[in-house]
Amino acid sequence: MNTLPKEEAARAILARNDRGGYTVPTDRLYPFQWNWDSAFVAMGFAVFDVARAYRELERLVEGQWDDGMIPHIVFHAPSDTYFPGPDVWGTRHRVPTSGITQPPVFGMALRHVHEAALASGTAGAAERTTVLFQAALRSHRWWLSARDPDGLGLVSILHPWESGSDNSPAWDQALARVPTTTTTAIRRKDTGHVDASMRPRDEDYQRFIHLVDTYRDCGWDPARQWAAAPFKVADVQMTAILARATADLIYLAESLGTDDEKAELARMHARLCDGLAGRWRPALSRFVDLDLIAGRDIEEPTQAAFIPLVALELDAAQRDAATAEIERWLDGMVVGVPSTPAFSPAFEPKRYWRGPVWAVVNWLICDGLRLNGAEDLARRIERTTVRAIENAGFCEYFDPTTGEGLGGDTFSWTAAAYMVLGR
Ligand code: 9WN
Repeated sequence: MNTLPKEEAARAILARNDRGGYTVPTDRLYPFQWNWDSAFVAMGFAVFDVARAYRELERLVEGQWDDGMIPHIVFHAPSDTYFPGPDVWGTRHRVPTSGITQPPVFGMALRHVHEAALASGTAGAAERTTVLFQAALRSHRWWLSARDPDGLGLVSILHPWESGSDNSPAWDQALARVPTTTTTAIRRKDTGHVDASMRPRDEDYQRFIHLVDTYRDCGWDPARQWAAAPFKVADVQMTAILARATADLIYLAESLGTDDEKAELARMHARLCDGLAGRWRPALSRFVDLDLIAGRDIEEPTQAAFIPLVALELDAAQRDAATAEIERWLDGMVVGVPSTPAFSPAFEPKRYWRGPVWAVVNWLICDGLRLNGAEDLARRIERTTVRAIENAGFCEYFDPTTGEGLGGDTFSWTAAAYMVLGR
């Protein structure tokens, strides 16, 4: 296997952020285990240490709730460098956790780790994969019952933090309806670690915490939350990741699942792919979210528009339109794909999810491009991503107009992305 120029540094970041079988996204700014970060990190570990890759997923599952939800944060050990901590969430799980979830990259990671285990002859792979497969299946059942109770074939987020793209312009209008009042005192820590101009605004935080207060008052019961939610968006990024993870579980079920599980997963997959296919907008050359409270499409352009490629095989006309649109977003950028394109009035090249480039988003987009036969474009995006990391370091994200590295540094998922995209 070829070694990358910064391979050793990437591995050193994962070692440094290891807290005993789980990896924090970066020291201090994010001192706990985050859901989708850990799934990407597991795939990074699979490059050189498959047993440790399994461990990452196993430790995440320690936070899984009895109803199947895998929370967005597992607070394995206390830390006072992040807000909101376990006291604000007020959940009652054995290991303290948040009360919301994050994109279910878990199933994709599990297949990836399983295949790496088979390729390297790692002992105990079938047993470890089987336990994690059951956890993933329970979490997918939770997604469909808790977050698509009306059977739209689309799963919804009830909090912007669930999307993983906290302050995306896609949420602006839906979030504006959420009051800024909170019963919890807001004591932000993030702006003590990172320049405030790169982070969500105070008003965003007030609304984020209003939502946490609302759902805590619902006792974290999914049906009560669904009824009370002032923010409810059927998200194509989330649905696409869930559909793709379901396809990966179907693959694993061929050797590890029962006939009933295979049939159940096939039904889930068909439902999600149908729902997703209906979100393509030919006039925009991309997929769009649906604001369930306003009952309207969310047309703000964001990276989420292209994530459905990880789950769907587009027809030739759609594929040509989507790739041309991605090319347009890359135009004039030092590194793409921007989380919001430069032609959007909402574009801010340094402010978190409102313009910057994220290596893990590119990982998903390139995977989807490749599945849809756009190998050249995928290679190009991967190369510029790897170059940006080599030039600027393992930063949380990058300014697309300059390639400057921003946010937290020594970031785990950027290290993982480097090792996987660089190969
Ligand atoms: C809230 C850890 C997480 C990522 C998210 C990113 C950011 C948290 C925050 O950091 O979110 O979950 O406090 O800003 O938006 O994608 O998982 O890296």
